[in-house]
Amino acid sequence: MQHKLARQFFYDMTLARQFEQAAAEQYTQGKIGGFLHLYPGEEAVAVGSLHAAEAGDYVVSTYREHVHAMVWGVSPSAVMAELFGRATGCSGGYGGSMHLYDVSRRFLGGYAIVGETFAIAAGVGYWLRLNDSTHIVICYFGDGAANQGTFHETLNMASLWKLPVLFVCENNRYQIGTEIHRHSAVPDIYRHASAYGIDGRQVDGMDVVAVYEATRSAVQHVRSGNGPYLIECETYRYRGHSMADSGAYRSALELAELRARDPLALFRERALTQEWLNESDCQEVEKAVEGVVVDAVRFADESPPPTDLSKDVYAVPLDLYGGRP
Ligand SMILES: Cc1ncc(C[n+]2csc(CCOP(=O)(O)OP(=O)(O)O)c2C)c(N)n1
Ligand SMILES: [Mg+2]
Repeated sequence: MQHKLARQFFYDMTLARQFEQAAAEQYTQGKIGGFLHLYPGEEAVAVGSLHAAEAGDYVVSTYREHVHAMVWGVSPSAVMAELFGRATGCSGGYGGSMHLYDVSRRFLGGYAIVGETFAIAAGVGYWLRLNDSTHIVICYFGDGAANQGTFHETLNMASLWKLPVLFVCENNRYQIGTEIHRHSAVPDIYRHASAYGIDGRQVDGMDVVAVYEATRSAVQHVRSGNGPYLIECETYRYRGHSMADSGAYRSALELAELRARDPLALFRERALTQEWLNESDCQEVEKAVEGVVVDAVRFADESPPPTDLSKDVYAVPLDLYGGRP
């Protein structure tokens, strides 16, 4: 692997880890309202897959999307400010953690409803096809979302219409506290794709290089007009489902086994062994990222809240219903 790409992978995964750690600290200080779903353990998925896409492609994600937004070019400061509900946030402070959005980056959210992303990705894919575009949509979803009706309806239509959508499953084994073998009759999520004539594969989601390589060939398949593709990344989240969840339903042994496969530590070690990076490159990145995260928190802290909360909020006039709410 080239030094430049290895450095980018290491930078993005380090930023992902440190940013989420800072978000957790800010949440406990009461600076972030609502729910907060963090990504540690899953970094290789967003980083490996998004680096296989091209500028101009569209990204649709879930409520666990801070890292996808940043890797796709939304600045850490604009993301942190959004978590704080500040006017300088990427959604103007109206959305918060689960509703990051930046149309200029073609980052189309951030959705709180499980399974909501599928139909949105299909809509964008349909529009791209109608316009003979060479761009594609990358649609992230969790293992739990694969049991929603929208997953099956969307896969069916996306296959029929050969939509340019790459579905990326972040299979972290849990839907909140319910383990996959209790919520999925067929726990290998990639196998669901075959029911709709869509090709799919499973990949080690703790290995950023493996995710990158698998996504590169999947992207090529989708971009060449062959219709959708589904990649299932086997990954793990080290924290609870959200800041409101301790994750106590998992055994210490399970956690220790998965911590031993930490995607960030694994990549650091491999990059040093393969001489893609040296120790001082890694330390330089770690130091630089520390500064970026401190700056993002300071920027969010010093930013004002939105001035007009009713702006861009649409409501049906009450008189449409004879004045009844
Ligand atoms: C339609 C719907 N049902 C239930 C919920 C509550 N809920 C929020 S997250 C979640 C679990 C989803 O798990 P998964 O898709 O595996 O994603 P992960 O959180 O593991 O990344 C549920 C059930 C919701 N947000 N939307
Ligand atoms: Mg899950």
